[in-house]
Amino acid sequence: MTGELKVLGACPLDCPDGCSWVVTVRDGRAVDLRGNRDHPYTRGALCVKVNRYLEHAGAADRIMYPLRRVGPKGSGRFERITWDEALDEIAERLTAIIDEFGGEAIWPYQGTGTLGYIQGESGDAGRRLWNALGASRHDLNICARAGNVGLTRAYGSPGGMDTEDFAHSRLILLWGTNPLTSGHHVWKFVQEARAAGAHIVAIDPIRTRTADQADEYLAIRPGTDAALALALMHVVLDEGAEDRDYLERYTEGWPDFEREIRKYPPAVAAEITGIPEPEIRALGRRLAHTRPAAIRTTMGVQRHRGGGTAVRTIGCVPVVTGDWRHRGGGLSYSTSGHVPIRADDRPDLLPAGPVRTLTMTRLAEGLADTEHPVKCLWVYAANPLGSTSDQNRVRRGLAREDLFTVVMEQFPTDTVDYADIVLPATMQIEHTDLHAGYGHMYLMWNEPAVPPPGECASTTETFRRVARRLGLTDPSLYESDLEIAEGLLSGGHPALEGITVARLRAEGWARLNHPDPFLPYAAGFPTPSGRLAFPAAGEGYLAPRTARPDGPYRLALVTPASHMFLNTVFANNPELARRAGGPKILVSEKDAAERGLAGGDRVRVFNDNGEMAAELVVSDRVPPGVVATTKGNWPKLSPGGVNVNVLVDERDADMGRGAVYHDNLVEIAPW
Ligand SMILES: Nc1nc2c(c(=O)[nH]1)N[C@H]1C(S)=C(S)[C@@H](COP(=O)(O)OP(=O)(O)OC[C@H]3O[C@@H](n4cnc5c(=O)[nH]c(N)nc54)[C@H](O)[C@@H]3O)O[C@H]1N2
Ligand SMILES: Nc1nc2c(c(=O)[nH]1)N[C@H]1C(S)=C(S)[C@@H](COP(=O)(O)OP(=O)(O)OC[C@H]3O[C@@H](n4cnc5c(=O)[nH]c(N)nc54)[C@H](O)[C@@H]3O)O[C@H]1N2
Ligand code: SF4
Ligand SMILES: [Mo]
Repeated sequence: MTGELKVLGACPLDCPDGCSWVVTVRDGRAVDLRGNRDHPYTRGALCVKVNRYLEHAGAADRIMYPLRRVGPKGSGRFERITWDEALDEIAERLTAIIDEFGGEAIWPYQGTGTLGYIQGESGDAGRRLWNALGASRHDLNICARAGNVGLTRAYGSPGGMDTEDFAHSRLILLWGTNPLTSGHHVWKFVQEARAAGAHIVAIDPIRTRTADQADEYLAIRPGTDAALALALMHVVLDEGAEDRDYLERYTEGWPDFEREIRKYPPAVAAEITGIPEPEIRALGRRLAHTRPAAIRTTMGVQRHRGGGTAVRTIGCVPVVTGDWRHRGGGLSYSTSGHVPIRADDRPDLLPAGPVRTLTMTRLAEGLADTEHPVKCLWVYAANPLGSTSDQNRVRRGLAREDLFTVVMEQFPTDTVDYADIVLPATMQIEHTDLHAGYGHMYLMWNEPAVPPPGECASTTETFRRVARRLGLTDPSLYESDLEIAEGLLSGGHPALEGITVARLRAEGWARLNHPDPFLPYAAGFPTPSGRLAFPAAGEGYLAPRTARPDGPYRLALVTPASHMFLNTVFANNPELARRAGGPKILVSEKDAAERGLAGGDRVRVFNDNGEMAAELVVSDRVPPGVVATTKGNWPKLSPGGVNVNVLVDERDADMGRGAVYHDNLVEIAPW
C-alpha cells in the first residue's frame, strides 16, 4: 500500500476514558497515532502512556511467533514453533484433559488487557468456544465488582451520571478517585464547573496529584468512607436540606436509614475517619446548600474489605439530597450500565449443562484445589503474576508441573514465563474491535490500521483456529469479526437505534441515544419496585473493616494506579519505566522516624504473605499509619523479582468477592 491514510481506532485499555484515536498510515506503516479531535470526550488528547502506543507496538520484545517452553516453568526459555505445531499440541492436551477430568478442568482466565466487545472483556471473547468445551466459567471480578454490587443493591444498576454533566455541577466530590492519573478526560468538565464557581473536594488517604488541584482535600483513613457518607447525610438532615419529596416518591426504608444516619454525627465520624470534625461539618453544610452536587467515586474506595458497603452508602448521599433530579447532580461510578450491548455467549453449546465458576480474584486458591483440579489454565489479556493477589502462592500454582498453561500475549510477561505454549497476540492497531468507555456515553470503532506483524493473531482468530483444530462444528464459533459486531449491535435497544457497523466504521464513534439531558434516576430507579432500597438494619450500615493495628503489622498499605503504566501494560516500556523509577513506598515522617528510616533508603516492606524491596520516600502526602505505592511493575523487572501484590491478601471484599488491593497491613524495615 502506498500513500497516506488516516484510520479511526480506539484505545483498548482498561480506563474509563475510552479514547477515540486516529492512526496515520504511510506506505503501509503506522507512523502517527493521536487522539481524535472530533470525539467530544477525547478532544484530541490521549495520555502519557498511550502517546507511546506505536513505540510499544513496535518494541523489540514483542512476541511474534508461537513458542513452546523448553526450560523449567518460570525460566522463560522457549523455542519458536509453527502455528500448526502449537495447535496440534493444544488440541492433544485439551482433549486428554477433557477426557480424564472433564471440561471444567479448563480455566479460561481472561483479563482486562483489552476491553473490546469483539476481542476482549466486554464481549466475553472466547466464551462460545469455552462453552462448547464445557470449560469452567471465569468471573472477571478483579476490578470493580464490589462497587458494582453495592451500587446495584441501591440503584438497581451500577450506572451513574454522564460525566460530561460534571460541567453543570456546583460542588464536586472526587471521592476515592485520582482522575489526573487514572482517566484525565473528566477533568475538563470539572474545570468547566470550577470556572462557573464550583467547589472541588478530594477525599483520599493519599494527597494525590488530583488532590493538589482540588479546592479542598480531606485525608481519610482507608476503609472508613461509609462513616463519612453517613456523617455528611447527618449534617444534611441537621440543616433540614434533605429532599423529602424525592425520598417519599422514590425510596423505601427511609425511616430506618434516617435513624441510622442520626447515630453518625460528625464527631463520631471524625473518630472513625480521622478527618477533623469541623471539616466534616463544613462539607456537610456545603453539601446541604449546594445544588447540583456531584460525586465521582471510582474503584479506589471498593478495593477494601467493606468496599461494597462503602460505595452503596456513598450512593445514598445524592438520594438524600435529591441531587439525582438535577443535571450535574448525582454520582458517577461507571457508565457501563448504560451500554445496552450483550454478547450472545451461547450457553446452549455447553455439552453437559451448567458448569462451575472460578473467580479471578482467587487464582491461587483455584490452582491449589486438588479435589476438582484445574488442569489447563488459558490466560488471555491478563497478567496474573503481576496483577492478582498473593503473588507467591500464584507463582507456586503456575509452577505446577501437571498444569497445562497457554498464554496469548503481546509481551514476555512474568506470566508468559510459566506458559507451556505462548500464542502471539495482535495489538489494537492490528485488529478489529468495538468499544465503549466506562466513563462516558459513546461507542467507538477500531479499524485495523496495519496487518498483524510476524505471526500474531487476534483473540477471535486464535479461537477460530483452536475450534477448527478441535473439530468443533457450530457455525457461531466461526463468525467473522464484522459478523460478531453486527450481532452485538442488533439487540434492538433504543439507545442503539441508528448505530450500525457501517456508520461506526465511517465515523469512528457514535453517542448512545440516551435522553438529553441524561437524568437516569430523576424519577425512580431500575429496581423491581422502582424505588431505591436503603440498606436494611441487618445488612449493616457501616462498612466492615479489616482488624487494625495491634498485631505485628501496623501500616495500612494502599496500592493505586501508577501514572506511567496501565495495570502491568507499559511497565516494560523503557522510557515509561525510567520515569516511573522503580518501586517506591511513601511513608509519613513520623512512621519513618519511628523505624529509623530515611528518604532514599532501600527498605523491606513485608507481612506474612511476602516481602518487597522499595525506595523509601518520606512524604506528607500520606498520614501516619498509611503507606502507599503503585500497582503495575513487572515482578521480573523489579528488585527481588516481585511486585506489591506479593503483600496483598487473597481475601474477599464484602460484595462480589472483589479484591482488597488497598486493604493490607505491612511493616517496613531497612533492607
Ligand atoms: N495511569 C493509569 N491509569 C489507570 C490505571 C493504571 O494502572 N494507570 N488503571 C485503570 C484501571 S484498571 C482502573 S480500574 C482505574 C482505577 O482508577 P481509580 O478508580 O482511580 O482507582 P485506584 O487507582 O485504585 O484508586 C483511586 C484512589 O482511591 C484512593 N483510595 C484507596 N483507598 C481508599 C479509601 O479507603 N477511601 C478513599 N476515599 N480513597 C481510597 C487511592 O489512594 C487512589 O488515589 O484506572 C484505570 N486507569
Ligand atoms: N496492587 C494492585 N493490584 C491490582 C490493582 C490495584 O489497584 N492494586 N488493580 C487491579 C485492577 S483494577 C485490574 S483491572 C487488574 C488488571 O489485571 P489484568 O487483567 O491481569 O491486566 P494486566 O496486568 O494489565 O495484563 C493485561 C495483559 O494483557 C495483554 N494484552 C493487552 N491487549 C491484549 C490483547 O488484545 N490480546 C491479548 N492476548 N493480550 C493482550 C497485555 O500485554 C498485558 O500483559 O489488576 C489489578 N491489580
Ligand atoms: S489509557 Fe485512558 S486516557 Fe489513555 S488513551 Fe487509553 S482511554 Fe485514553
Ligand atoms: Mo481495573
